Amino acid sequence: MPELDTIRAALRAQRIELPSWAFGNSGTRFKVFAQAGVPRTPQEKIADAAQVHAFTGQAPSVALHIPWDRVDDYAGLARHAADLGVAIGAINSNVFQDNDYMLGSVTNPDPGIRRKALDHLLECVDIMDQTGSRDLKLWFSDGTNYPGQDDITARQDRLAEALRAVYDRLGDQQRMLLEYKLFEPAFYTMDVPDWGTAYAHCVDLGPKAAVVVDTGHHAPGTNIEFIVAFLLRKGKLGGFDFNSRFYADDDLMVGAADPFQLFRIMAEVVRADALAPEAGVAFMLDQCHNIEPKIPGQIRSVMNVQEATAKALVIDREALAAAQRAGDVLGANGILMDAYNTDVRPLLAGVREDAGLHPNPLAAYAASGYAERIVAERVGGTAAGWGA
Ligand code: PSV
Ligand code: MN
Repeated sequence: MPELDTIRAALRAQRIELPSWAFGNSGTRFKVFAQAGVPRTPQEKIADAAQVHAFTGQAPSVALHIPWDRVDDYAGLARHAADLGVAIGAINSNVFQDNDYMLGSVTNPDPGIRRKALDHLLECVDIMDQTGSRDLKLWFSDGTNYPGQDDITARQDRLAEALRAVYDRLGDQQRMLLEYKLFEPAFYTMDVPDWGTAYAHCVDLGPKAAVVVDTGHHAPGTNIEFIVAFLLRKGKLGGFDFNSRFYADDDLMVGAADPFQLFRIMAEVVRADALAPEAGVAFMLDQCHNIEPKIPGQIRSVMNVQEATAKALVIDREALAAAQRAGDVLGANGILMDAYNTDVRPLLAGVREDAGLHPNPLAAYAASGYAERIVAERVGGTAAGWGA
């Protein structure tokens, strides 16, 4: 096993980014269950995110989604975040909620609609300039439902053209992260359906473009850790949108449905020495808390990522490499499973205590009174969220 001090330092250095939309009301197309105390403004979402950071110590940034988090003064919003001890992270574009985009955004056959979508993406880069954000995260709902509906190749050409225009607008320190999704909302073709498509576009674009792996965006049974290993080897893993799925894009808490998969993913990250922020992999959550309380849901999610990371860090790499060289199939698998079956909770509790935090972030949050305070204070106004 690696030195305990090295493991502790790696755990301390890990950064997990929270999504602003996790704090708003959410649900399925059947029902959005409104919760009391939910934020009404981007400022209140950031305040809730700051609570998650205050109790975990590892979640110092919050991603915005435009237009859900549109404000008049983004520099002011960044200052508000800093005052609360966090920073604004990735800017997520949204070209999927406007009637004009029924047949696509940047791949729409209509040049006027393509222009409108591109203008939104460029606006997101303007916002990044004001918030000091490094990453622009792009996800396109574009695609077709029926064979023959549109020209698959022409849509790729239009996508490439838009990506190039946005890429050329990026500043020296800014990046473009391209997310893929197998299906939904389009069912016949998605224009960026898989990591290979995203990777090819990112390679064409250049070093400031990299792929985002949203763990919920794959076919059942997909070996996600293979994709992660491949992209890391090529220097093209820009980050994760972490969440859990049982069936499709369920957006449940990361590490809840399949903690073993999360461990296998983190094992590849550790193997590539890509855990530290300098490695350029953004560990972002992309989740919705439909039936559970939102702030504890985010705290639990951060803890789940930390636990998977700690298990990946305790893998005896030397013994594993020796077993692999010797062709010792059962031995190698046993070494990996020993790490996975290690109870790392005391290790993480110690890391928190060393940082001056409560060893149990969920208990500390529950005792803080914040949940009761926001229920009492956030009266009136419109709660953020989907149709709540
Ligand atoms: C799309 O399903 C997605 O994963 C993208 O990241 C969006 O921006 C996000 O969900 C919105 O929740
Ligand atoms: Mn996502």
